Amino acid sequence: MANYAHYKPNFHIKKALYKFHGATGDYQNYFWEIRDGEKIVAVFLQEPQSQIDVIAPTPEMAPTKLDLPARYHYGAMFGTRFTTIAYWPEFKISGDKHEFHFVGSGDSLTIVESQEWLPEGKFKCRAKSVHRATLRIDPVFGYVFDLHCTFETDKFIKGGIEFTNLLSPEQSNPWPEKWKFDYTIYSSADTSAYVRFSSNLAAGDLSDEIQHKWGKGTTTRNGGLMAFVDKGKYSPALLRTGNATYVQNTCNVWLDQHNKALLPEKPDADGMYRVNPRFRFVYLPPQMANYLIENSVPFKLKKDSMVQIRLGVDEGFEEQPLSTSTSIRGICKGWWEKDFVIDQSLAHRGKKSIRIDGITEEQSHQKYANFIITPQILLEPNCTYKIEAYVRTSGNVKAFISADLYEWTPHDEAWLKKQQTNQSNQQNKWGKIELVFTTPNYDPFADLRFMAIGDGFANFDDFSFKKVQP
Ligand SMILES: [Ca+2]
Repeated sequence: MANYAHYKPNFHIKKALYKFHGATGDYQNYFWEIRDGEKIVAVFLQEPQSQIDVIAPTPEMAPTKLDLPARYHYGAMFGTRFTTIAYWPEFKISGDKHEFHFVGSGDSLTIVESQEWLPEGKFKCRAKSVHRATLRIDPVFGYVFDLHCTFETDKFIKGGIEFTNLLSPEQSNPWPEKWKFDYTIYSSADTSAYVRFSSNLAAGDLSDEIQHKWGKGTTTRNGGLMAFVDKGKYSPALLRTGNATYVQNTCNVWLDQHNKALLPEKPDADGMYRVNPRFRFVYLPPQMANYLIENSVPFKLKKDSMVQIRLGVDEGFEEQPLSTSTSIRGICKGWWEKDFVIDQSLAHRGKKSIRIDGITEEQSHQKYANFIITPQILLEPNCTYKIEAYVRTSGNVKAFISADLYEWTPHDEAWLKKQQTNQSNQQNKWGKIELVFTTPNYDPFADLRFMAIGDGFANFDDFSFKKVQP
């Protein structure tokens, strides 16, 4: 199995300017390509996230040229990323001082990134963090990054520090032909078992509902791992190789894992709290991915099922609510919101539909009226999409589906385009509604909402949201 015992890498850095398309026109960003000879192993992006997208598990899988996405964002990156700064107290570079540089080339290459917070600065503390991410060849795995972190602060920080974040763009992708990594699997601190939950937003949301000493999150075993796993596929993993109390939280939009370590309860003699966690990033080979699936136990979620509306297929709601152990990535409400109501007394076809209660005209203009929390619905550039459904109104209600387009997050202040299906306001009768739209040369997101405005309610059935061209 030591396929790379005699492999001699030639690691070096090459700065590259990549061009993208966006809502305000074309734009460009600098990336540092982490190369092995002519091959591209990973790319390092600095501002504002500080992250390494690992493209290739092994030398033979590394490309010499990259296909650029239309835009670069959490749903469209070059590979699974891990972040290379402490995400504290913000999810970006926040130190009063910040610096990065590269060390070495050939057999190994290190990216060193540090931040320093000053008493007179915005966060009024003395703190320093250093991340050293070293790429090397492992005789068995191929490309491996060792991430050694140090953090010290004169102020106790409850809940821990996020040292690295693992995110795969395909993990939460709601389109069946795009999604990857059916499970998140991790080593539990409480048992010797590997624990798994499925890659749907309902399960992700419920996966870290555990109270630890200073907050919510899963405490994980020293020497253990967390991985995004697909049967028979190379699966990205983060191993914990140092001594610390590690905690992880699942992002309820992208299903990324916030990898944290807790500070010690007592400071050192000089009054500083210190923690030095260590991680290793590696793509586990298919045999190990299979082993993890076969030898893991499901996490006991608080809810067995939730409505998860599927995209790309005909959704007649007959199987809803879906089990939280499915790896289907449907559109769903967060656990803190009321789930969609499945109505078993009215259906256009079959026995079930979803029922949406009417809200007032005034409420309908509020930013988050009937908002569906997750996931972000990624669209492709230059494609035509069609949304269809049958709707039946009860009472004096107008009903439609909106799918406004936005560029970054649903919290954006301005929509790129407001759009909705035609309305159905024929009472007590099923009527068809639809919307056909074409995306521009970049890839916006869609904000899907089922709307009923007025005194009464509306039932929606035989819903579909599909790409029809090309
Ligand atoms: Ca139905």
